[in-house]
Amino acid sequence: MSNPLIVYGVPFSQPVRAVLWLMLYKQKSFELALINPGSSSEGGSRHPDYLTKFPTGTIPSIEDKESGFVLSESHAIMCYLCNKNNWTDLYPSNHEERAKVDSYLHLHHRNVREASIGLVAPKVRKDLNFSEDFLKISQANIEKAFKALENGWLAQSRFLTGDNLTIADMSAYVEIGQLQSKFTNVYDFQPLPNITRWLEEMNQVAYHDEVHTSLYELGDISSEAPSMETIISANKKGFVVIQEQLASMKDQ
Ligand SMILES: N[C@@H](CCC(=O)N[C@@H](CS)C(=O)NCC(=O)O)C(=O)O
Repeated sequence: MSNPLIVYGVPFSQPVRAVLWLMLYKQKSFELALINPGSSSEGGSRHPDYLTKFPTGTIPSIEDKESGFVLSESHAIMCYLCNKNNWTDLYPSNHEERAKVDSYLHLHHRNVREASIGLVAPKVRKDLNFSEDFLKISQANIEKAFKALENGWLAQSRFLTGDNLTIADMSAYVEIGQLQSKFTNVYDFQPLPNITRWLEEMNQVAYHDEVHTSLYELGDISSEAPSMETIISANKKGFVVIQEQLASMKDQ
């Protein structure tokens, strides 16, 4: 029988990686349906068929084929999955602890998420023609966000909101982690010891490598933009590795 839960997206997308990581970490099986972000062709996130179900036209989105329930926005999806499956280790049931996780998830959409827009997208998506002013503002926002993580959140605890891993860490890492020298190599974390320590912790989390296959494949983009072929092939490799994990998984 085919899996009732479909995740739409590509492994190269940061918020998609966060959802995939959560699902693999919890050993919850699903079907990954490839959707090309921004494309209005068939199989694209701006195609009318996709927009009918997911009006914002973004990935990730999920669909429960049994109930017909559909949902977009990575954080809403992660919270929903945790609530539905009672994954209180990653999304605590204690109100105060959960509120701290929510607080990070709300913060993330500006500030930390700008890591992609300010540092990665201009190199990978030259076609989007970001203006110099926009990139400057984005980079200033990243610096502000990293300062808050370094001197605040990660100065006080092992993970972002306490001593245990939560979905806040997964979501933050897919943005911040991609900048490391072993991946795109577009940011120097040496002056930030707390973030560096946390990045190393996150590297040890189960399925880190599998979920980041497409980034290992993409490699260093600091001095040369990757070709479209490299991006497509990195995405394909990432997809194959996720499929391999799903094939070997026993659903819970
Ligand atoms: N806030 C959204 C962001 C989703 C997002 O920006 N996804 C990108 C891919 S990384 C996308 O779908 N872009 C295509 C488009 O906007 O047309 C989330 O967390 O899910």
